[in-house]
Amino acid sequence: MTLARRNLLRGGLSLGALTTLTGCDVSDGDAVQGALARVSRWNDRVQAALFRSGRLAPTFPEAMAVKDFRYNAWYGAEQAPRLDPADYRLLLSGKIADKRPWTVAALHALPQETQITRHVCVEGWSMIGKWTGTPLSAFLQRVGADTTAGYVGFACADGYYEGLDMATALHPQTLMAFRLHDELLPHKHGFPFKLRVPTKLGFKNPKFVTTIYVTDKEPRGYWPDRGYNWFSGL
Ligand SMILES: Nc1nc2c(c(=O)[nH]1)N[C@H]1C(S)=C(S)[C@@H](COP(=O)(O)O)O[C@H]1N2
Ligand SMILES: [Mo]
Repeated sequence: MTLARRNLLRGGLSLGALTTLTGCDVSDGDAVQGALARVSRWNDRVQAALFRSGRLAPTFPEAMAVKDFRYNAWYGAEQAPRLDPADYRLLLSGKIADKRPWTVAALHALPQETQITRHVCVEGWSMIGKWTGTPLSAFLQRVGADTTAGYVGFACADGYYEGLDMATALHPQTLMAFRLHDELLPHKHGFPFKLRVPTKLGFKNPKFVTTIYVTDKEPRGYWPDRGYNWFSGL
């Protein structure tokens, strides 16, 4: 984070500035929550404005990548969906020209790249991993997505849902990841694929994705619906 950005964000989030700006009484819980929600939305706009689609997340040497990657979801790993490659279909909807569903085999036939990047979870852990997959931008182009639309949304086999602003969806490091540490993505990590978005916090990396849609309406997110900042850039 640059110093200017840090100061801007810190300035924007200080409680003193907040109460001055909103004139609300800090003892009034609802007013404070409302003001914080407004600051969070303002913060989304500032983050989006500061985000440069060309700015790359740091990458690391192969030796730093962890093979036994940590699992996370709101439920245990043994309950993670185990999607059957024989009947899995990726569904497409919204502002996409070619909405034909995709089989696992068709997804795997797409051109792929490898990245070694850090996954950062808000719960206070981070880990470097090696992921291989297709840039989401290439996939969106391939299916004739309207990339002038505002957002790309994702629905998952476990009921999870997330969304990315179009600049992040088209970012060169945003991957549909099919492999982790050179092996087929394990079920608990999102088979047949997870979105790997190294410019975002972990919760904006949906696993076991079953639908991708393109829209002008900001897609809701599972954790943002529970109070986390929607943009959550790193
Ligand atoms: N479908 C789905 N995707 C999800 C989650 C989830 O609960 N369900 N949790 C998110 C969170 S909070 C994190 S930190 C990462 C964890 O991914 P991993 O298990 O591959 O480490 O997945 C993200 N994507
Ligand atoms: Mo997370």
